[in-house]
Amino acid sequence: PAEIPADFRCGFVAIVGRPNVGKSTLMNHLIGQKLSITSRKPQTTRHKIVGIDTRDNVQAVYVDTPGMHKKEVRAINKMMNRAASSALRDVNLVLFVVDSMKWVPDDELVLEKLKNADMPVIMVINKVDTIEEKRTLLPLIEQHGKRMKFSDIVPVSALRGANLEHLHEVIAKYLPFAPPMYAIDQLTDRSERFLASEIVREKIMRQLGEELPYDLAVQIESFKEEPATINEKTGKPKPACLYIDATILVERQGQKLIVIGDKGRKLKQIGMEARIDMEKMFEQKVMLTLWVKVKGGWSDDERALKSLGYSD
Ligand code: GDP
Ligand code: K
Ligand code: MG
Repeated sequence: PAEIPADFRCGFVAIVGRPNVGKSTLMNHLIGQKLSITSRKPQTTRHKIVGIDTRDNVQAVYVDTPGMHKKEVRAINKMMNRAASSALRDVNLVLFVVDSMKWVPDDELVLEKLKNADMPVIMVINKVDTIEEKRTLLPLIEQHGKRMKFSDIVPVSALRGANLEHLHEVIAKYLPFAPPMYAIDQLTDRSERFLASEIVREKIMRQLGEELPYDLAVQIESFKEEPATINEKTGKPKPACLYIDATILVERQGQKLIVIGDKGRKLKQIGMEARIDMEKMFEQKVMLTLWVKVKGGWSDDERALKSLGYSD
């Protein structure tokens, strides 16, 4: 193996903030690949997602988190908050993401948690592309700078990729000298099955409007790869294919009908969009079969949540 330079840096970076400030979008653009699902809806991210970026003798291991928020009604909300809080343990650096256009009580909630943190905190002011009056940016940075002692404050547009090179450099400064923990071409520690289920969940979140059942989960029933073969009769090659069967779990019969849609159109669209993303992610042909099943009570049942891959 190649020699690891003595000045190699490696460490964990938690990405925290209230829902919808653009944490997942930021992680995807920092690692240069779509890994964490995003949408306009809060609570799109439900699990901690690890995304690994290795470049220029630096390996940053990002931990994207569900947004922290006040409402802790059901077990699933509590677990999401716990997952976000626990991401603050054992990391070398925290990125506190805020929306440049607004500061709300949920931001305050996250700030209070960070004031007690031992590690450096960088405030990332996201969505600067939405600021019309550019001269308001400097006063905004100054104002945020008074909230607590940040190691740095970096304005970016995650969506447009603006100022991310600079953010990469700032992040690297705060990572310890250490050899890489993961292979340099590794992107995540999550399984392909998990990533497949997240892709389906993203398409549902994006396809359904306000009628969207939050209480919905995707379970991968089977994930099988059929290797490439040659058709013996025709001599033609048949490419390798991934066969993925997934069940969409909802709480009530009415929700099942919403997900399926008129004449099954919604489900068909969800399946088609998910398959296209999966083919990009896994770089091969995918056959996806989706089912919808009613399984009441899962989102308020800690045991059921754990079996679906939730953890804190
Ligand atoms: P999260 O809940 O904090 O993970 O937020 P997401 O990454 O899911 O993003 C929430 C919404 O904000 C999505 O519709 C994103 O496209 C949008 N968004 C994220 N970053 C930016 C940005 O830099 N500029 C703009 N205009 N929108 C953004
Ligand atoms: K979101
Ligand atoms: Mg997210």
